Amino acid sequence: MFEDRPDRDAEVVLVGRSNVGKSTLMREVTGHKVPTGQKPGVTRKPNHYDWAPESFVLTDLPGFGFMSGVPEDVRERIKTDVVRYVEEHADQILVGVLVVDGKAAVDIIDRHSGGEEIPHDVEMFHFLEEVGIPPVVAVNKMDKVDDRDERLDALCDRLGLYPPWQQWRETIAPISAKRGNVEALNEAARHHLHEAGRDDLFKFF
Ligand SMILES: Nc1nc2c(ncn2[C@@H]2O[C@H](COP(=O)(O)OP(=O)(O)O)[C@@H](O)[C@H]2O)c(=O)[nH]1
Ligand SMILES: [Mg+2]
Repeated sequence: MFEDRPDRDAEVVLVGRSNVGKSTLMREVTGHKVPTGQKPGVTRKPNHYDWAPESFVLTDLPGFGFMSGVPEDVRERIKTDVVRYVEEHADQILVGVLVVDGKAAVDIIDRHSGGEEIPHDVEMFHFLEEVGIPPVVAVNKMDKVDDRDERLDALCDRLGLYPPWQQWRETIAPISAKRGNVEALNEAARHHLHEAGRDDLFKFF
């Protein structure tokens, strides 16, 4: 399974559906080239960015949810693997960055709500909280969003966070990874690193 993880005592993970911009964000944060715009579903293994000699690793986990051409059972297995990875390393993971597409997230959530179904993004958000990892929702591709405040308030509502979104700045971080506009995520990450007593890791965000 996911056995290539470097043995580090602090970790930040990126989780999210395919094509939301995880790899673009990873590249932006690390300042290094990592593969982006790959055929969804191709990245089935975590991509670790190891900051040795610092005991810190940033991990881009495989995308879950719908991917054209990827069979249902494979998608389910990827999601199970992601969940298991996060559970196994919950003690080291200081921040769980849930990356969503700012333009599409609310519609996707609403399409999958109701009945027994819990939308993946909502489920992942609560799962991170359950295992004691502070979630930060990196609401990406904001360069494509016109009704910014309405979109972000609606997303808060779907996640069970009382709007307006501005009062959740340590949890809701509107960004545009492609444009290099990730300051809201950096601020949210620093908030949680500080809470964890790890101001020494501020240099990464
Ligand atoms: N408009 C816009 N496109 C983005 C942004 N970030 C990523 N993308 C694009 O979204 C697509 C998927 O990005 P990628 O990083 O491979 O997504 P991943 O599957 O989550 O790793 C690529 O075509 C990116 O160029 C953004 O902030 N704005
Ligand atoms: Mg990727």
